[in-house]
Amino acid sequence: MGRARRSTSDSPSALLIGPYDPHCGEFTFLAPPLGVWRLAGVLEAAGIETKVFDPNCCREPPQRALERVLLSGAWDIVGVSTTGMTLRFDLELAHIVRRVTPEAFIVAGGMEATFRPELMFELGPFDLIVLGEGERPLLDLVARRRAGQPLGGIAGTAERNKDGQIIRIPQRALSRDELRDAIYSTPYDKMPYSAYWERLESAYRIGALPSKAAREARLAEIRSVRLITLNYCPMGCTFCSATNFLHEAEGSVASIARLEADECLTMIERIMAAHPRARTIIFQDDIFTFTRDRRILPLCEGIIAAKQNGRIPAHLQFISTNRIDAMSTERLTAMRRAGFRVLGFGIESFSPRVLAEFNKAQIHRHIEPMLSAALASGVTPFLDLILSSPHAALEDVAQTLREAYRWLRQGCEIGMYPYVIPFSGAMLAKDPSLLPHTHYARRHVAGTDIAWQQPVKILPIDPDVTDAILRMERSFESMLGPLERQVAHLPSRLRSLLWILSSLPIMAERGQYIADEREVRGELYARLPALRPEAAMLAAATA
Ligand code: B12
Ligand code: SF4
Repeated sequence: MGRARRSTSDSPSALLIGPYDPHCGEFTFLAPPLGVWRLAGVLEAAGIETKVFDPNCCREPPQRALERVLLSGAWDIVGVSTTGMTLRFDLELAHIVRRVTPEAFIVAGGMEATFRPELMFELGPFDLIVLGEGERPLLDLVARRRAGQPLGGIAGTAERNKDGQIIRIPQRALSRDELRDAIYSTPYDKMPYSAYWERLESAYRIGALPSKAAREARLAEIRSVRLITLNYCPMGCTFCSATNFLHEAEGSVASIARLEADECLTMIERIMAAHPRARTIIFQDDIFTFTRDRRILPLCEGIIAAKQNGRIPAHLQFISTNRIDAMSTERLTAMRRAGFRVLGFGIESFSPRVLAEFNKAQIHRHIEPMLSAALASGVTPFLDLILSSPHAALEDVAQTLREAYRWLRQGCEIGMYPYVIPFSGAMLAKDPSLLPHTHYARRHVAGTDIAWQQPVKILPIDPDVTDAILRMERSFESMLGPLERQVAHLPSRLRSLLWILSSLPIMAERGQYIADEREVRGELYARLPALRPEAAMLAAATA
């Protein structure tokens, strides 16, 4: 590092590539990549011509589309966004950049790059890694290239010195005002939301849904725009990486920052001006309401007033993810009145023991009263659940499955995952005692001979629980594949019923009754999009 590369013009241009997921299924990006779009807005505001390349929204194969974009301009900097789930595909694109434009200055950023800069240098063709929020480091980098200055020592980067050692230079998190300015710069008018909506509408085959109400609900969900108003979540759940993201870049504890209520309203208005067909705004904050939250009630009042005086459409709805222990009847009522239709809750488990292992034991006593209150107020709770934890016993798994089924029947929506995924940066992923229970998958970067072992599962220490979970996973996958081929992409809520169905015989063998099989099948088929004849046969075959 430290070498200066000459800028190709006085007005440097940057190409930013979003994380790439070719699978377009459950594990996919359902919206334009917010991180790189926000960076593009900030760079443009500083006079730096910037293009976003979104590999998940191309008319031709993304590899070919990228080559075309690379050859269409003189890029001073090419930035590649990375996440753990998409790393092998992100690396494939990074290697294409190096091959097509050998002189490009290639930077990696995002979640995985921040937590694993060494791995990025080992597997990717990168000149520099950005740690944490990319705004300041990218502005600094471009300014130096413009001035022909050396590029070493930029705060918020990791570089490789002559001896091959990785040097990390920490940066502090964006201040509240810097974060507000970055969010305000996000170029919503350029983000291709409608292209995503069209794709999702056909993936879910809207016309085939069982009722008009279901179609309307799904449409409202699909025609959504994402807004993030917070920099990170301080709750410290042990399976979560996001909570440690800014600390990792700062090298110490970062300060929390978020938009005020009136600033949120400004953003809502801008989004609606850019995308008047949007029906829902999804607040993408890791956690939207805190226990001692002074923003939520004024924000709800502000939204109601803005709807009344026509500043935003009266039908506009909202979705947010919240801590269940931060909910109260007063807040739920205010949110419902403002148009919050779905509230996500990271419940994770109904077992107090597992919750303690996840560092969220305090939420347990709030689950029953707050889910009941949310349902009574007409809000749909969306629960995220992880069926097992490293120390889970069979009874913990059974408790979560039974309770999940009970709440599903009462009107909750559920996303279910079988085990903890060891995301880089999460506490559980760093725990050496869990290494023997961590499973790896061999990952290969297409177009290269690069391969590595990526941690993909932390399985329960109890071998019987692991056996049950893995059998459930196999059974789930064997049912999901044919069903999706015949019917349509199944959203999480249907997948969770499939998980419950898969678990029944396996848990029964172990003396754990979860639910009546005929009843679970009935619930599943009632929610499926209209079955085509082949799918009906399949349903009959699996019955
Ligand atoms: C929104 C979101 C989604 C949306 C994505 C919509 C979209 N296209 O934006 C949806 C719902 C589709 C989604 C899906 C999933 N997500 Co998600 N998601 C998030 C969430 C809540 C916010 C991301 C976001 O927009 N952040 C705001 C922007 C501004 O921040 P950012 O992207 O990090 O970008 C900043 C920096 O990272 C950096 N940066 C980013 N890219 C680059 C590139 C360069 C060149 C540079 C210099 C800098 C840079 O600068 C940016 C601005 O400061 C994060 C949690 C979080 N707090 O980040 C989880 C998160 C990213 N998701 C996660 C997961 C696990 C998933 C799923 C697997 C969930 C699931 N089981 O289905 C899927 C998989 C997606 C996939 N294919 O990888 C994990 C990833 C863990 C990891 N280490 O990889 C996170 C971190 C949550 C967590 N628990 O830890 N997700
Ligand atoms: S509340 Fe959500 S975002 Fe916050 S630490 Fe826990 S899992 Fe992560």
